[in-house]
Amino acid sequence: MKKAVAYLQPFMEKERAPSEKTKAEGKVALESSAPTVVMATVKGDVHDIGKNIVGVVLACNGYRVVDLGVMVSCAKIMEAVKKENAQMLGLSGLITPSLDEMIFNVQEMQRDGMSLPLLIGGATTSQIHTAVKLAPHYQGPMIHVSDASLVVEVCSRLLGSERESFVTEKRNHYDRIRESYLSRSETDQELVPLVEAREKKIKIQWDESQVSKPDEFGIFEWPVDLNEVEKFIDWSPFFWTWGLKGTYPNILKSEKYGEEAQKLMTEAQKMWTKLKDSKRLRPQVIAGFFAAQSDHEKVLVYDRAGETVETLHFMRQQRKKEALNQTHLCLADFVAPVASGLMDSVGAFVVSAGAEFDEIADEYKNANDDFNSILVKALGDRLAEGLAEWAHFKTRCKYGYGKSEDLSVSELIQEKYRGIRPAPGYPACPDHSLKLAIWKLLEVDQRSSVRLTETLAMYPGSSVSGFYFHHSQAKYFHLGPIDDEQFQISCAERRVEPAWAKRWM
Ligand code: B12
Repeated sequence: MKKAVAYLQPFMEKERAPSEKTKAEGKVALESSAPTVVMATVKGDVHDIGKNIVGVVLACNGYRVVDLGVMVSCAKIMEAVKKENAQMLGLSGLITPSLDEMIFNVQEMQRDGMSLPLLIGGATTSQIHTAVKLAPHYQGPMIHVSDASLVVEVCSRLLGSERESFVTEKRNHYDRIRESYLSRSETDQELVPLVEAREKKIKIQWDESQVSKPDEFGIFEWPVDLNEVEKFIDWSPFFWTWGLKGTYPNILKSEKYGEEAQKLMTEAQKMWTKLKDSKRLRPQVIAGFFAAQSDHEKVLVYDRAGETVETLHFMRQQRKKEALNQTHLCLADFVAPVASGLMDSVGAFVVSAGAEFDEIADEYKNANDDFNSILVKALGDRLAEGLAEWAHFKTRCKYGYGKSEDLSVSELIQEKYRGIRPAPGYPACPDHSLKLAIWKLLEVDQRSSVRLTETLAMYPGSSVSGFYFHHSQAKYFHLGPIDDEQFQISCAERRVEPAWAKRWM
């Protein structure tokens, strides 16, 4: 714990100074009997690092933290709150479907008559989500905590004598956010009809020179050489995990964070070598390349006999744009349309650092070594992203155009190469259910141990999946809002219920 505390200083120091009174009362409460905070990542979600950091910050400020781990059902959370006589409950989630799971959680808690303060956190959670979707369903106090550095102040205010005014202040704040959100969402979203957006799609003159084919179609399981993959690791997010802002390698020389960053890098390298030497790691990479054509927002994926084996349903931007020549993008536009008579291709991938990272992190945690536990998980995430970058490079080589690439690591990280690899859940394709298509196309369940949870997160946590688009004009974009017409057309074509489809976006 001590070491973790030392490295989590950016989260400890930034603590907004509560009034001296609150501080003093918080301390008294902490010293006499440690208040208990139960924390859990909700069912179906595997997110851990952020929650664990919050746990360490609270524990070192005198709180008793009962961390239930990841993928925790609502029933188990409620049981733990009662059994542990918790004063507060923290819920965490990484991806959009968890936001819905949180709604279910707070509704169940309300039904049960619970009213203890809820702390909401995790990458996709927000004040707006808390205000609009969660708060109306729960009678007790509810606070969104965007950063571990804020959690101690929030907790001590919830326990201090200023509790009532703090809770009222937050409640009023969320009421205002909700009102403004609800009124804005009806008036501010000017969208163009789908038919007009289609007319303004990106213009590509399709001919043979515009389509891309790999040296071989099919599904490939690529053995991983960790020494090769480590060159593809982007270290910047590793430092962000620890609250050190900046980009690697400059951060090592930063006036503010340089010393800390260097110490962390040394620890990371030591652990990375230890992990490699342990021979326990079993990273997995599956990539597949298929003949394909597009049809409006769809990509038709063919098998070797030319039969459609899967249809990928993407969405087209509809937000009205000021400039006349603006395009309304859709990922399908980067694949040759059926009408062109040309056969193009599309790819998909799943990479995972492997469950061993979670196992090793748990071993450290059980030995009370929070620092190394968080470190191992952070390295697992870096490896997962490194594997995705490496697999994309191998893919570009299979397509030929990668063979002449001569990019530095930072150019690779800035994606200065041809082609994109959008992941379901990211802004160009926010629909997490597209992972189901990847799973089918790549036969992931038969070929690997990476699994989709009930809310379509991937287990092990350090995993990434996505698509490959090869056209030279392919680029990332933010889908933004779409209208009901497009959504209903997509649901009808996919033969899925709108309520089901909405869950994953
Ligand atoms: C690192 C990262 C990953 C890592 C793994 C993260 C993990 N295992 O938890 C990897 C590379 C594996 C990954 C994969 C994916 N990711 Co990702 N990822 C990120 C990234 C860049 C940072 C998240 C992070 O770890 N931050 C560092 C930690 C310390 O911060 P944090 O989690 O936010 O936690 C802080 C606060 O939120 C708060 N907090 C957190 N929990 C709690 C709990 C309580 C009680 C409290 C009080 C506070 C609190 O305190 C923490 C510390 O300050 C975010 C983008 C972003 N900027 O947030 C995308 C992001 C979360 N990923 C995203 C997506 C879509 C994915 C994938 C689905 C992509 C794909 N198809 O493969 C997968 C899913 C992985 C899976 N297993 O299912 C999206 C989610 C969007 C969405 N709408 O769902 C994001 C937001 C990127 C984006 N802009 O679209 N990802």
